[in-house]
Amino acid sequence: MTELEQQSINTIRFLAVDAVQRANSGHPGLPMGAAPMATVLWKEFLKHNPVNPQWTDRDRFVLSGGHGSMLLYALLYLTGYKDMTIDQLKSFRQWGSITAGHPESNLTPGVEATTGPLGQGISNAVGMAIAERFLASTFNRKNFSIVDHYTYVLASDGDMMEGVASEASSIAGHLGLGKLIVLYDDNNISLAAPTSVSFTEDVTKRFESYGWQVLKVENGNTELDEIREALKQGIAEKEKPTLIRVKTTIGFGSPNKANTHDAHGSPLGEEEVKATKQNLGWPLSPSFYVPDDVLEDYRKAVSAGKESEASWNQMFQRYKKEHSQLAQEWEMIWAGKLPKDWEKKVPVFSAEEGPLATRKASGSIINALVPVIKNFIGGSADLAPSTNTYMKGIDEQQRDTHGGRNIRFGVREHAMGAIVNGIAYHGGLIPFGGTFLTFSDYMRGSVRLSALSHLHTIWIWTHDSVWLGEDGPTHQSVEHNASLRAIPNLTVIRPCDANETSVAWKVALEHKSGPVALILSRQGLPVLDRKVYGKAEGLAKGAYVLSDSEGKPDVILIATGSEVELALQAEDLLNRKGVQCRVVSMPSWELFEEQSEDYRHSVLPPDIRARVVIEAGVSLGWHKYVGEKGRIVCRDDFGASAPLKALREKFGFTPDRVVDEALKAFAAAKA
Ligand SMILES: Cc1ncc(C[n+]2csc(CCOP(=O)(O)OP(=O)(O)O)c2C)c(N)n1
Ligand SMILES: [Mg+2]
Repeated sequence: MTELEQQSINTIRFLAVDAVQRANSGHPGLPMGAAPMATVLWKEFLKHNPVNPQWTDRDRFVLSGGHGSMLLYALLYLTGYKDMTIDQLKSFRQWGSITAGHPESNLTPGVEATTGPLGQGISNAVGMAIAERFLASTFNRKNFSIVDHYTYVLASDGDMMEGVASEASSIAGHLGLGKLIVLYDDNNISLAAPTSVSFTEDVTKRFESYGWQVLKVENGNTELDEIREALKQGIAEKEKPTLIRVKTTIGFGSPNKANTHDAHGSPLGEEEVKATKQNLGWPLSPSFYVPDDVLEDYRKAVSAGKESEASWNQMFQRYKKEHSQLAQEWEMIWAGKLPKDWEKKVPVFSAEEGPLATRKASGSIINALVPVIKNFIGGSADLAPSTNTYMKGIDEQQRDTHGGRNIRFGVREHAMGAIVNGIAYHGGLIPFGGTFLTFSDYMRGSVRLSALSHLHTIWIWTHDSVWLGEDGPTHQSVEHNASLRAIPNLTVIRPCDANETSVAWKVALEHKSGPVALILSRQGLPVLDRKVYGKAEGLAKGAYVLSDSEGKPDVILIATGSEVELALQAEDLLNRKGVQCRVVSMPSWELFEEQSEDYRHSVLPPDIRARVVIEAGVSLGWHKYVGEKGRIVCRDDFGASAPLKALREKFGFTPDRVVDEALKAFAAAKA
């Protein structure tokens, strides 16, 4: 290793050490051990443009072991990302900085994915590699490699242990994602102990059996040539993803903490910082020291990046002339726009088409949009026939059909979540993933991150309640709506019929600031006659008046999804008893909360306190809308295995029960 290389690596090590020490919190061990491989990758292989972190054809780099965030921040600073100043490094983990404890993609330019929850980043990368391959197959033409980049990951032992990574790596091998290259920081140490206490499998054999190329760098602390060679072999292998096991020493250079879990997640301490600097021949002061020649050398990334992007831009100008239609599409998808008049393709359903399950309506909507919205891609976790998510007449994403938009995730919900997120992180595509609502739990770690990172992902969850019947409580959602509504920035929509489902899809496709969940029924639901009832477009406001009394209502029935039908039946009975009724369809709390107070009060006037909420799920959270005098028809316990009809009786979801509760609410409100 040359002197400059050694200095470059040590610069990263000590920026991390100093930042963690100054913050008095953080993880020095990973950056110290992984600095050599990161330096080789970023200096010699990574195609990126620090001046434009959004350049579409950049290589993607995902720090899956997000706890090593200082490694990434140091690289961003050194290679010249303008927002990442030395002062930011000094403000590591402080309020208002862009150097958060773990990397956050929507906070820090150059951070490709929000990582920290182990296993997610490497799984996101699988989605990025799928996106790259799909876009390349769709847009590249002879002499025009508009899309041609690699997806690199730096993963840690924890990433290798997490189940989601196994699911995602399995499908990556199946698909043969040749441009996915994972550097595994194989240091035999995790947070609390050596890996010998809990993680002793043969990772090489495991990944080989997934269909990966597995390479090993015996000494990743000093042997840069081995790292180079392995990366070259990874690039040369076109048919398989590559895992490079890089043997490193956590906390490299620290005389007393290297190779122990003490180096993992706390500052080395003043004394040990000093000892480590002495040990590696680094000046004790100033802290955050960056030698001029080191900075200059890293900063070559700026001119190299500008050049790469400029030559890409030149190619794109020629592409525009030769393939103007494709070029237009390319520009449209990257601008986050939808094709002209796409809304006109969204089906409008007539009352005669009912009863129709909202999952089936959703299937028709998806298939109507497929020919128009060509960057819409996704699939389900082996439930395509049940979730109605299969796009007919177009290819599947498989080893040899890179342009396929139907993704077969297999029975791997969590990986599906992370892969869909990865596709969204990559950009250019609108991805979706579907399964039964109950199994949203299996993918929750990824769903939460989609919300945190403001990703435009669409979650399709069907079989949305106890009404799926005979499969029983293992499959019946009860707490799921509530638990999903609890996730900030996730828009949950539970449409009541086919036309609300159409509007829900419009909202989902246009909603760019975060994920949207569509909660759909297994069973048939009437298609409401919109000449009689309020327009389905009301869904976009979260809640709207579906049916109203002539004068001021005595009671308001609030329902979502399949329970709207029940509310309308109860309304009829109440009217016959001379009770003035309003029925409010409330498919989405989040959309409703975005409306003006005037609008919200027009739907739910504060002075009408006789209210009944009806939803086939737990009552948690509904008290806000139903108020002190109101009543709740919900299911605060698990369901049961029985036909739907019996469950309705047993669980009290009948028109008579709703009438009864409405009368009670009415009496309470008057009292
Ligand atoms: C899903 C998840 N579980 C637990 C943690 C807490 N945690 C952070 S790092 C870590 C393990 C550290 O081991 P390794 O991944 O090998 O990183 P290294 O110590 O080598 O830097 C754990 C358990 C986490 N970040 N994510
Ligand atoms: Mg480790």
